[in-house]
Amino acid sequence: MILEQIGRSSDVKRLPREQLPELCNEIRRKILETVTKNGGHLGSSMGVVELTVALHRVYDFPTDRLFLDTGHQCYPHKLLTGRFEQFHTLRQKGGISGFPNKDESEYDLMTSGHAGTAISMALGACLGDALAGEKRKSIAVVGDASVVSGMSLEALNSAGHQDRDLLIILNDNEQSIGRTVGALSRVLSKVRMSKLYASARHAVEKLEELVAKIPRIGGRVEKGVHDLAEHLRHVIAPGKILNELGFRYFGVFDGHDLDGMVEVLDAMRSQPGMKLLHVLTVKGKGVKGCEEDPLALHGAKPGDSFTLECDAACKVDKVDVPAPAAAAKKPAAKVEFARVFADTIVREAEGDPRVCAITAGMPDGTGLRGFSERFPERFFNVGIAEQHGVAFASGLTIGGRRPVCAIYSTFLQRGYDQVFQEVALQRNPVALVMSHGGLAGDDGQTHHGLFDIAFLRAIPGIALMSPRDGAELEAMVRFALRHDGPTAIRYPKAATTAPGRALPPIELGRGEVLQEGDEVALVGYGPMSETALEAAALLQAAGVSCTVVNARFARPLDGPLMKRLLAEHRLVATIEEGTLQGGFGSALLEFATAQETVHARVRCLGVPDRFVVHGTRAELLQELGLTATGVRDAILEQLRETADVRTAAR
Ligand SMILES: Cc1ncc(C[n+]2csc(CCOP(=O)(O)OP(=O)(O)O)c2C)c(N)n1
Repeated sequence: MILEQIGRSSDVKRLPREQLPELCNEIRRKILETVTKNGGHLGSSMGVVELTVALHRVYDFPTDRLFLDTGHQCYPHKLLTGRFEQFHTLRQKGGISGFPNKDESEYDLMTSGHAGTAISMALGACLGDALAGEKRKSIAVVGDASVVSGMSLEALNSAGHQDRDLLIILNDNEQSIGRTVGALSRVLSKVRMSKLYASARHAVEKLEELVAKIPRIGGRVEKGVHDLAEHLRHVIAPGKILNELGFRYFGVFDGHDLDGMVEVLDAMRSQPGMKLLHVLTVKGKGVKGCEEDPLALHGAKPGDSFTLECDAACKVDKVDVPAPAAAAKKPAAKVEFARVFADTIVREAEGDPRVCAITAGMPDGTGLRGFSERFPERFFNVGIAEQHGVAFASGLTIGGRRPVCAIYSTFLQRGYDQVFQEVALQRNPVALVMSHGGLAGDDGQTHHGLFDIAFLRAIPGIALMSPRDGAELEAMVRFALRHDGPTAIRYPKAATTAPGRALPPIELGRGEVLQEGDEVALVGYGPMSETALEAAALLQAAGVSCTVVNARFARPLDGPLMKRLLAEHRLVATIEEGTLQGGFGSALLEFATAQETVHARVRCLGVPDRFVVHGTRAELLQELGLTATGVRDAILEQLRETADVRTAAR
């Protein structure tokens, strides 16, 4: 096997040229085999196999610097940079990450996962190297959806002024997660088409010359032909726009033509200055049916079945992935939080024509696909442009709309300033709905939504909520759409009890007492309320009586209820799936310090002050002690410590 001989990037250079196509086949087989078992970003990685091999063939990594935008297309790069042996552990706890990770390899210059960052990083590296007098090449590989994100455009704008040696490779597959959207993506498709127009233009120019030679009628006809030629020139112009930005634009090249890629990259390597190389690829290339349904390949689930085109032997049969033990026991009425949101928002929009929905390039992940089909005129996919999406939602409220802006918790970080200024400061009734609030599982560090409670809690006037289950999510969406001010709802990437139980309407800043006890109060935020209930049952068995509260709101906090809990219990413990620094527990601590007398100790359970790597959500919750047994153990330990302190004081 050729791949086995590739321990480092430079080994790709040593291979005989005729082995490269087979190397590509082996890479595709390995990726397919692994993703079928572990899940992962199949389509994006399959689409850059030839491009990645060519890059490693031509450049000297890690002396030269490679930045893969977002990083979800990094599997071929990992296989060529010493991670073949560990590749079967992709995205598994303790295994290699599904994204570039600087702790994993010297070939990964940054730990990434958010889109639109590669050009800025590559430009910075390039200028940093120049200042240090180092002669290295910097390369950014960016997808056609990520290149039109705000940060990429800012970086292009900034890069164009620099007289430095940077190569940006635009990997254009016409796909984001689903089709790329927006006016700039239309510009790109015009560039793509320009090859066709180039020959048409040539024909028109010839015709112009001919007509000009015809006496008398020549003038009018000539003008008509000239206008047509002008029109065609405008169609070709987008390639020029990039030149005008200060880049030398090279395109369009077939990204699957291995020899062509090696040749063109060789040429790029010796060209000084800012260069933009436009390559066309097919998302999922090599997988049968990839062109019909690239979306199915973007994020493949364990157990998905695909067949490779390269030869019959490449067929990877459906693997039986054992269902996790907990999942096997799940009662049938479990449903994803995202599904509940998807259904609720459609129902709400049916009853209220003011309801609009916004996504930043993720109609499926956020559960807005159904809404987009049912209410296309009220649905806005702004592309990977979270900051614009949030401000745009606020603008819609000025037009009397009730917008729901659905963005994963981690990606809302891109729109933080807009939540502050365009939304909260204006008191505009935007409902932010954050999926993946908490541990995002195998996508890892960049995708966990651990900071939203802390960063949103700092902003005056915003109501922060998290539902305990499906019924409460429905009620919170209804509340948010009627509340006179900004709101944010966060829920995890997880299943919950399906809606169905009767629930009185949500009241601003009111929590819910789930069970009364007299020794310890467990206060859960969101689905951690369920964990609190289970922990209370375990504590009861250990002789500790617990009150259990579902906080519902992290802001405003339910003051009267918290006051009572602090007065009537020895210990009040908060439980949240988020960072402890400034999170829900901090809110209770701040509240407690403002009280005149507090008898209870406060203990905050949540995610400690570090970045959490990948693993399944269940594995990570276990590791962080955010399970019923973890909570029970922490409480018993705390009670013992407090008792020891009291005994010592006597
Ligand atoms: C800031 C941010 N928003 C959203 C996402 C989710 N996301 C991951 S990949 C992707 C599409 C990327 O498309 P493109 O850049 O064209 O690369 P392709 O997958 O087509 O190769 C999106 C929206 C993200 N990673 N980062």
